[in-house]
Amino acid sequence: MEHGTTLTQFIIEQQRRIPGATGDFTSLLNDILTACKKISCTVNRGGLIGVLGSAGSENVQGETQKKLDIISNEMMVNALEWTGHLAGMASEEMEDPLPIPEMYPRGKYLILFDPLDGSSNIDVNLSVGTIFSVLRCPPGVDNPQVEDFLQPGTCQVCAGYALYGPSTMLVLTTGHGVNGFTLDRGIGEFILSHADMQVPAASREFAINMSNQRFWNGAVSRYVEECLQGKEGPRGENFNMRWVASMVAEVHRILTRGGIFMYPADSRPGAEHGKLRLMYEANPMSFIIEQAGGASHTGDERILDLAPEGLHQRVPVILGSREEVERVVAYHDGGDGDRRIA
Ligand code: P6P
Repeated sequence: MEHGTTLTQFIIEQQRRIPGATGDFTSLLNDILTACKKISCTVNRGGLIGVLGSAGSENVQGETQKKLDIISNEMMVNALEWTGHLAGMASEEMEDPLPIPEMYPRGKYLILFDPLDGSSNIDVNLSVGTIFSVLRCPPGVDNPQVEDFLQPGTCQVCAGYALYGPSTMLVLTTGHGVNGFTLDRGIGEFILSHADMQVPAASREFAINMSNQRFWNGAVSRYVEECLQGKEGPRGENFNMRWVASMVAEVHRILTRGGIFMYPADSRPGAEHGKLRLMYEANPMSFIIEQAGGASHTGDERILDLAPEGLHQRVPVILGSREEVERVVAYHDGGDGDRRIA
């Protein structure tokens, strides 16, 4: 029985089209997806192996860590540190970049990841995921420091996520479009199932945490209010709303059927820059969304253009169907929704 194109085969065929490719990147991607398979197996067995619930600790963000946050982080580190393809790694769960142990060779890439995004959902069995971003280590840097990771999103060589949902999927871009692969547990391989994913330009579905409404700025408030007014309002159509509290799940839905996801800045102290982290949430997801024809913006700037200031810095995120993002951005400019994002 023909199982379809495996992710490994897909990556190797992409590599052959890149002059001078050494295979290092292909091998790194294979190591990443092996880590995601291991995390998927552990997440899927959750309640059976005593890994649910809080770890009783906080991460650098001051957020309570779930046991699976720490386990997933360890799985990513253990699967990647020995490979010889990385010069360093950074994670939502680690305050500082993790150097590659002396006993292992170092490579030319840097990886940043959120090992288990949406983990507040894990105890209630809702979808969670792993988000990763791959950069080149600056030439001549053997022991990368924070500043070596602080590259704009446009420097990413690869971005992807694993979604641990009803099926486990891996969605990936290397700058040549977006492709989705579904894990076939029977053979332990990710199989190409969603080739050349495209975000529909228009949509009538928005995702935002409505409980924060009193803290939003005027532009976001106006956009959401117009959606809620439906056919009787200025949009002249009814809208649907979703909020999963798992960015990976929201982004995957938008890649699949369109929509807009917003985690904006708000007026609460400490939330002036929103909640989501630039380096390992906003940048990789923005690369994926733009490669699929969507747009991703803070309201003031294109996210991929931002000059990072800190490993764990937060940014407002407005991403998804291009026409809807452009409308919100226009409202930030005080316009009436007719601005086009370059
Ligand atoms: P809230 C998960 O913790 C996360 O970082 C994103 O995956 C998700 O979109 C957001 O936070 C949910 O935030 O405030 O609704 O719980």
